[in-house]
Amino acid sequence: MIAVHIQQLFREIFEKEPLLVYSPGRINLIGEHTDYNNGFVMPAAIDKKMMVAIASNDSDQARIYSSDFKEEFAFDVKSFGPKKGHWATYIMGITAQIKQAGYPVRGFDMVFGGDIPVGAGLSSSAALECAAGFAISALFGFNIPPISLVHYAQKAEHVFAGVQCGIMDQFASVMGKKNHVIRLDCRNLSYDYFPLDLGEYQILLIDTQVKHSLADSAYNRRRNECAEVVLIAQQNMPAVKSLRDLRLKDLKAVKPFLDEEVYRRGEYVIEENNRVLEASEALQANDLKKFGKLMYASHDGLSKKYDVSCAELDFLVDFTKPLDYVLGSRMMGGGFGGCTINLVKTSQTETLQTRIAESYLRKFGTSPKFYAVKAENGTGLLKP
Ligand code: GAF
Repeated sequence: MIAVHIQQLFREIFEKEPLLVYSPGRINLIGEHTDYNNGFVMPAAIDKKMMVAIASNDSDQARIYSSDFKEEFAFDVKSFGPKKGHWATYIMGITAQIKQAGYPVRGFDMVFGGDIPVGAGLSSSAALECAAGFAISALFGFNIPPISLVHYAQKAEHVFAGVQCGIMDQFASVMGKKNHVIRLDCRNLSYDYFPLDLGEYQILLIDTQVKHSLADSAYNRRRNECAEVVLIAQQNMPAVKSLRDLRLKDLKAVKPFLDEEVYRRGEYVIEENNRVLEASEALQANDLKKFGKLMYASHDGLSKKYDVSCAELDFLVDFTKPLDYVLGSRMMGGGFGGCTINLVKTSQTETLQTRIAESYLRKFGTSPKFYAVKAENGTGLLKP
């Protein structure tokens, strides 16, 4: 078990007893690239997590050991800056945000590691920020409110990792609830939990094992394109603050003033937002078939209008379309690689895995990975 491994590693390296904190990765059932447009998303925390062991060291040094990278890193908590591209930047980022909020962070020793596959679009970085933030808060008795932790972790990603992400990943990691999905309104962070009761179906993630290098820059560019639509729309409709405030007919009205590609970005976001609302009704009505159809429609928009898919993701989604034991499939997260999320009949999961593995290997020369996941609780302290 990971918790035991991280705890033992900590004892060996630092020769004292740590506090143990976990923070999960996340899936997103539907609502992609809507969070930074003040729209709706439907994520859940999952049973794959980042573990952090922490203790104070009566100094101003943060000494960190990554169990996955088998590397140490140290920084002075009094004065430091981003270290983009290095795993430590996420921990430095959240530390900086906590300090900036006025909490007197002192030195600490930390070991971390987990079972969230890195680069698979399951938000391992958000989980690390949230786990490290919660650990620092618990260690020094700061009692940082969960929602503040979510904001600090998002800001850490902006400032220290250089990705202008929305709030979904950090929110899901902190606020997740066992056996539930969250429907989050990113405009005001109001949310509802819906039971994730899938009957004879389950959620299967299929990991393409690729992450195309343009992912981060393309992500930031999509944000700018959405902002561009809003700016143009505001000229006629000053009350519009984000794409969330636009209807398709409003967008059509400004079409002549928009680049064709930028128009498609706006169209996708407005449609996806509507899909999340439809999907949450379908889930409440236990209409999984409808939910699955909305997932396919989401992928179609992400691939053809938002242009954040890739050949590997499209292949995996297309593969499932004729199969009556898969209700829905779509790429998940930022895109350009990572996983698809699939609603699959539990009894047919092995058949699906075998068939996909063969075809994927033939086409791309590499094997995909499969993760059947469940919805779990968000960030917390592991009781000794
Ligand atoms: C990434 C981001 F971090 C999220 O905020 C979200 O925008 C997602 O991509 C796309 O829906 O995971």
